[in-house]
Order: sequence, then C-alpha cells, then structure tokens
Amino acid sequence: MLALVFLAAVAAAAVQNESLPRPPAPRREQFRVIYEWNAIDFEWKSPEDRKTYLNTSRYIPQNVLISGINFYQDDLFLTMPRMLDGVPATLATIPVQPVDTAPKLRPFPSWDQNAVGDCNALQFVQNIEIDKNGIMWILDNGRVGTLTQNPDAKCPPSLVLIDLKTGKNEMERIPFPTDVVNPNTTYLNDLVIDNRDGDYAYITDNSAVDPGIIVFRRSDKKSWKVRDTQSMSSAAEATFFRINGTTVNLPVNIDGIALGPQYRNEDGKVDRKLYYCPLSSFHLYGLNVSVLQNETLAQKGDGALRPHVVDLGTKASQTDGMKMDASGVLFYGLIGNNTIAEWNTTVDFHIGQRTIARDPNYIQWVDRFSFDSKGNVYVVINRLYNFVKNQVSLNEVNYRILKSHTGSKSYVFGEDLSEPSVAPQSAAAVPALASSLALLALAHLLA
Ligand SMILES: *[C@@H]1O[C@H](CO)[C@@H](O)[C@H](O)[C@H]1NC(C)=O
Ligand SMILES: *[C@@H]1O[C@H](CO)[C@@H](O)[C@H](O)[C@H]1NC(C)=O
Ligand SMILES: *[C@@H]1O[C@H](CO)[C@@H](O)[C@H](O)[C@H]1NC(C)=O
Ligand SMILES: *[C@@H]1O[C@H](CO)[C@@H](O)[C@H](O)[C@H]1NC(C)=O
Ligand SMILES: *[C@@H]1O[C@H](CO)[C@@H](O)[C@H](O)[C@H]1NC(C)=O
Ligand SMILES: *[C@@H]1O[C@H](CO)[C@@H](O)[C@H](O)[C@H]1NC(C)=O
Ligand SMILES: CC(=O)N[C@H]1CO[C@H](CO)[C@@H](O)[C@@H]1O
Repeated sequence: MLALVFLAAVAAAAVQNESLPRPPAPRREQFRVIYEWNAIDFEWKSPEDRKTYLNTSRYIPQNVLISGINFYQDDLFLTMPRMLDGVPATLATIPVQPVDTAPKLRPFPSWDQNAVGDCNALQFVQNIEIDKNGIMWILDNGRVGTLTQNPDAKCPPSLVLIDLKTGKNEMERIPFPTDVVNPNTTYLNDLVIDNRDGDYAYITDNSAVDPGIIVFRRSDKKSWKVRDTQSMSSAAEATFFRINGTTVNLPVNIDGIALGPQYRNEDGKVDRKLYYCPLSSFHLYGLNVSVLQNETLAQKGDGALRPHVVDLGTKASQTDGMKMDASGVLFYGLIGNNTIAEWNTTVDFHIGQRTIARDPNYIQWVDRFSFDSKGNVYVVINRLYNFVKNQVSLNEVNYRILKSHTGSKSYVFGEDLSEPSVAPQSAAAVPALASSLALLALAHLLA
C-alpha cells in the first residue's frame, strides 16, 4: 500500500496594485511528495554485488545525490552526478507508478554503461533532456570527483545521444573539441533542446574559470561557445545561501537554462527566447536564440554577446534549475525562500512572478524540474547545501520528488506559432517591486 506523503503550499495572489495589469492567477494544484529517500540505493545484479561495491567504496550511500529528472512516456530518469567518489551509476530510471515511496534505481542504459573509467560508458551526468522526437541528450562531463581534492578528467566531455524510440538504448557519443570545451575545467550543467534547423542544444558551462553557453548543432555536430562575463558569472551579492539553518558560500556561475516558445519577430522571422541565470545571482537574463545560432559571434570573443543580453530583473532568491512549459510559463526555485515559483513570460518579470509552493520542511533546495506527458510537473528537492558541506545524515529524508498537475507540457513541444503570437517581454523600465512572494498567503496541509 502506497503511503503518499503530504505537502503543500499555496498561493492565492492578492492583486496589490490595481494599476498594474496582472494576468489572472492560474489555479494550481498543491504539490505532493511522491518519492522520498534517506539514501539512494540501486537494483543490483546480486546481493553480493552490493556488498562488493560497499566493501570497495564504489558505493558510498551518503555520496549519491539526485540532481536531474526527465520523463519519456512512462519512464522517469534521474541523474546522479559523480561529484564525490562512491556513486555506482550516474544515470538511472525508476518506475513511474510508484509501489514504494523510496524505489531502488535501475542504472540506465545498464550497469556496464555506467562504469567509471570506461569511455564508452557514462562518467558524470548532471542533466539530460529528451526532445520531442524521443532522442535523449545526455551531458557527460567526463570528469569525476568535482567536489574532491583530485577531480579526474577520465574521458572527453561529450554529448551522448540515445534514440529511445528504438528501445535498443544504443549510445552515440559525440566528444566536444577541446578548443570549445576544456576537459579539465568545464562543468556541463544543464541544457535545452531546440528541434529546429538541424537540432540545437544550448548548454550551460558553469566552469569556474570560463563560464559560457555551448551551442551544439546536431546536423553537422559542430559546437561553439559564447561568453558574457557580466551575466554568466556569479555575483558577489549572491554567493551566500541560507537555508534550513545552514549557510553555504557557493560562487557558482551560469547554471539554470530555459527555452521559450516560438514567436515571430518584427522582420517576420521565427525566433525563440533563451533564459538563464548563474546559480549565485538574483537576476534572470534572456536573449534571442537566433543570436546564439550565429557562430561568428563566438569567434568575436567576449563582449560580442553583450548587446544581445537582456537583464529581465531580479528574483527574491537564487535559482538552481528551471523549466519552461510549452506556453511560455517558467517554473523555478527560490532557494533561500524554500519556494517554487512561476513566471508567465508574456507578463513583465518584475510583476509577473508568483509563488506556487512554499514550505520550509519539504522544499529544501529546488534542483530540477520536468514535465510528464499527462500535464504534471515534477520537482527534485535535494538539500544540496548538506551535500556540499559533507553533512548528509542518512537518518533524515535527503531527496524528494514533488508532483503537481498544471496541465502543461514541456517547452520541447513549444514549436507552435499559435502561442504566443507576440514576442515575450523584454526588460521594461518598471521599478522593481518587492517580489510578490512577500504578499502571498501560505497554507500547510497534511493529507
Ligand atoms: C572486504 O571484503 C574482504 C573479503 O571479503 C574482507 O577481508 C575485508 O575485510 C572487507 N573490507 C571491508 C572494509 O569491509
Ligand atoms: C588537461 O590536463 C592534462 C593533465 O594536466 C593536460 O595534459 C592537458 O593538456 C589539459 N588539457 C587542456 C585542454 O588543457
Ligand atoms: C530580440 O528579438 C525581439 C523581437 O524581434 C526584439 O524586439 C529584441 O530587440 C531582440 N532583443 C535583443 C536584445 O536584441
Ligand atoms: C552573424 O553575426 C555577424 C556579426 O558577428 C553578422 O555580421 C551577421 O549578419 C550575422 N548573421 C546572421 C545570419 O544573422
Ligand atoms: C528570500 O530569500 C532571500 C535570501 O536568498 C532573503 O533575503 C529574502 O528576505 C527572502 N524573502 C522572503 C519573502 O522570504
Ligand atoms: C499568461 O498571460 C497571458 C496574458 O498576458 C494569458 O493570456 C495566459 O493565459 C497566461 N498563461 C497562463 C498559463 O497563465
Ligand atoms: C534550523 C531548521 O530549520 N532545521 C530544520 C531542518 O530541516 C529538518 C528536516 O525537515 C527539520 O527537522 C529541522 O527543524
């Protein structure tokens, strides 16, 4: 019998300033906890295997952190970046119909294809994306132990593609050229896929020394990197994270990334907006994707992107992962506020942000979001602050997946010109209001 766990939160937004137009408040179902784990365990080949892995420190339970999440049909995928030693698999799947609130993870595509040091296998996966054609795009950093004294660039940083439609789960590995992606310093963090004009991936590289967005075009497997120091670097004002009684100082560069629906610009050309933010920043930035697709910009070096970047405004706190739905609504976390928020991109960012869930006990570091095909949004909560401080306690719940029905589907299905027909908001000269967060009523329900 499945014990579904509680949770809650709410947001009936009172319109505080009648002179500012606001969209009707969408009715949001409450978030529920559908999975929760103290520690991540796996479906082992045999009980002896588990013992051996434990015995040889190839499985250290407190070092396995869930980060990314994605759906394909009835499969749910999770990523476990190998920031520390003892992470036996970096990509895995769990059943979508939960029979257990803490299911064991099945390595994907297989145990062998998660072997550390085998460059035909996956090494370090922080995030994946699944496009509208059923292709899984896996970001493999190649370098493991990023939080240890001795990070080890075992294999070339690569994109790994799997055509999930075939059911064969064959991996196509495409290493990045070292002049675009430095294997010793890169940190391939998150990506969005644009299935137009030959299939593009836009990837955040939150390298401490050379942050940027890597553009990859699948049709000719070319890649290039664009940089903008001002919008892609951590901001000194935002490196401290205070959450659940813990403070961490993390100066982390460009991290979360989201892609808006298609729109037609003034010249009649079709474009999309890309949104991103450094983890350690209160700002959200945007630019037109057509700019990224122009590889001559990468050759022009730092500064070339600057005129095209728009600072959309500030959020109440820092954001790790974020995700856009097909109609242009952005879902994101506000880490220091234990909050999940949304922004309808047709409304100015300064006034359009809303809290949809807030809970100090259940929302402790929002990492990544995903949509399934049934109109649900899922959120990974992973208490990353405990992980980086090496204070994970296996006596507490450390990882949760929350779910809410929003009726939306992923931005990967947003290549539909009927919505929205006008360009989404750029930064407008509206004075920054105190974020709507402070105005919202909260409720905590136990079911
Ligand atoms: C690992 O297993 C071997 C043999 O089974 C045993 O001798 C050794 O003590 C074990 N090591 C640890 C750390 O448990
Ligand atoms: C990465 O580090 C290794 C070992 O220090 C070095 O041999 C290699 O040239 C470096 N690669 C790049 C692209 O800097
Ligand atoms: C992005 O495209 C829109 C629509 O064409 C245009 O109004 C805007 O100026 C562009 N933004 C930048 C920063 O170039
Ligand atoms: C690409 O950018 C260059 C400037 O770096 C510009 O001259 C060129 O027109 C752009 N190409 C397209 C297709 O926008
Ligand atoms: C949200 O968190 C930030 C710190 O990240 C804090 O300064 C701010 O007061 C919080 N706002 C609310 C409404 O809780
Ligand atoms: C977003 O705002 C527009 C009005 O600006 C509204 O028509 C649309 O329904 C809103 N979308 C959602 C999901 O609330
Ligand atoms: C200081 C503080 O808020 N501690 C809380 C951290 O989270 C755990 C688990 O939810 C709570 O039990 C603590 O009270």
